[in-house]
Amino acid sequence: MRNAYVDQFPAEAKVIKAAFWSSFLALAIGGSLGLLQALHRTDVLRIMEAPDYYTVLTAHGVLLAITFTIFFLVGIFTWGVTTSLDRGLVDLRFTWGWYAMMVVGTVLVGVSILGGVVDAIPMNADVLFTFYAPLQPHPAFYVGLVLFVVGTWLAGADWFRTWLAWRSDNPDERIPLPTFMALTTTLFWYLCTLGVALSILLLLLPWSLGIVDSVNPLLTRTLFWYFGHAVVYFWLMPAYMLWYVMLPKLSGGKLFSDPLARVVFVLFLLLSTPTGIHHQYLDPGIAEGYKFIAMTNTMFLLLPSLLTAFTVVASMEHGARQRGGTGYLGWLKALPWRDPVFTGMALAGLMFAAAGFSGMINAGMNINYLVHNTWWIVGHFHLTVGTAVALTFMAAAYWFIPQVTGKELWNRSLGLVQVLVWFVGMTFMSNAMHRSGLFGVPRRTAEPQYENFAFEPAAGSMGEINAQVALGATLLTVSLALFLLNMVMTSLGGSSDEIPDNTYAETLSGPEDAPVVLDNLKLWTAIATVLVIFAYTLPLASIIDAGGLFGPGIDGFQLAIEAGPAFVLESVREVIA
Ligand code: HAS
Ligand code: CU
Repeated sequence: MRNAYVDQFPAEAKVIKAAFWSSFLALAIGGSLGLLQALHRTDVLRIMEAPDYYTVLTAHGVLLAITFTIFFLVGIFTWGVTTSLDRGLVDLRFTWGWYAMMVVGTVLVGVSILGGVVDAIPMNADVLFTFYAPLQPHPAFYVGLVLFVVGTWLAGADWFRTWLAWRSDNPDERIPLPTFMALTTTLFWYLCTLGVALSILLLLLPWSLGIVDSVNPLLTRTLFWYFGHAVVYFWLMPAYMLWYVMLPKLSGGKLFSDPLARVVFVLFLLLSTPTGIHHQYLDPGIAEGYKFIAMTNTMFLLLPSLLTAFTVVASMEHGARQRGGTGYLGWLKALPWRDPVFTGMALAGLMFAAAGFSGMINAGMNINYLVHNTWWIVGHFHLTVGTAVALTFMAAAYWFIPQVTGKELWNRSLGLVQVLVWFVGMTFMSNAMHRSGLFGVPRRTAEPQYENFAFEPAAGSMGEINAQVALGATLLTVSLALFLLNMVMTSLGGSSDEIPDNTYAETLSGPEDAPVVLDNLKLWTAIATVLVIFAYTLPLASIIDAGGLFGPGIDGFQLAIEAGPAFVLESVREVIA
């Protein structure tokens, strides 16, 4: 008898499938725009006007960093909670309700951004995915964001309700690991989205509606980054969940340590939020001391990822040795490299190790001055969210889509080629971006070639860097197309009896070895809140003290830029004045 997820939870499988397809659609559109940008910036192919570059960049950032990732996440967490508690969601109407809210939010945001290039839509939202003042979008953009975020809050409530229902039937049992991961992640999501919700509802939305004349830009930046760092772990945690509960099994073994995995997720709950100021090392108006505190917290926050590297690789080694692998490194050969699900996730992990190093460099207050606002940062986040997360999700889809549809993957070999092409493409693109940042090539700009000025790399040339970025971006687009083709063809196929059972990895050291206090979610949430209060009360108070809630009278930019750089310079001067 087949025992796939769709056989166990047919109704939930439908929601997850819908969430995955929403995610893939965002990936398809957002990813294609990435190619447009890369070719424009590198001057290989320019089919848009420079101002449209910022509309495209906003769509790329929002659709990939927010829509693609979070729709996939709600699917994965719904799978993790229901599978590990072995029970369905409490009320499917509620579930469809939050899913619909996320969809409506995305459509509003998408249409308001599209208005930037389509004259028939009287809106624009060329504000990038970081949407803080003084850039000002149409109010619909903020309303869409609010709907989307409230949708995710309700999704979290859905997982909590399901867990509480399970808890009353199983009062003495430990929280199963995947549910523990989903709940701790949801808790820090609630904590961090509070900042951005306050910023939108109290400042940005009234400002875009003309109810207040101005806002304090530094305040909106700080509230954005209060959320904007934690959100990166919101993207990462579902990938980590898959590395912990799927990779060991795919490797043929067991998870090395369940207690260590719990410690890791507790650390993310504690430290994801009080670190956001590491995105603002160069912001004037925040005292160095507060930046130093954020840096210290960030360095502590490396620990859970280092623990993850250890635990996940140890579990893979255990699996490889079960499969007959031997030697110090020889066991690597015994891993199932022909399986696209395994190989995609393992390569994503490998790239994340490199991403961790560039993250450490970003996090150092003094060395950050070298790389801030350069292409280095873009290289960093294409390894993190663009590979550790995106490649893990794509690889996971090769396992999940059969689980939630009951259909066999259309072409496994193509899946393997796809994950390899992503790895190679990203190696070219992100390495070149990192290098170029070191000699000052800026990010977020359509035309990085300036008159009477040439970038001077210590090794190589700007032409070679651009060629690598264009080549990398092209390979990534090919990989993306192969992925989507495989998904569409799989969905068009018929039902199959060959779907593997819906299970996840067992553990070498199980929850019984973990101190009970680790499952005390109230305690960790309380400590996380206290840490946030410590890290943010004084900086926020001094920002408001210096600039007021509604700011020192700065006008917003409706970014329908009419003129060239002179206009921009003039505007920047006004802001500074
Ligand atoms: Fe970051 C900027 C610091 C992680 C995303 N980051 C960004 C931006 C994004 C982003 C999008 O401190 C740009 C935002 C913007 O638009 O301005 N980041 C860090 C640090 C970490 C880090 C310290 N970032 C991430 C993750 C992201 C992400 C995760 C998305 C998912 N980042 C920064 C800073 C900035 C920044 C500054 C601001 C820079 C500026 O000036 O603007 C750490 O969490 C990284 C820890 C990671 C490790 C690696 C552990 C290795 C593992 C691999 C195991 C291997 C396996 C495979 C499983 C220590 C877990 C084995 C395979 C075999 C075959 C054996
Ligand atoms: Cu960060």
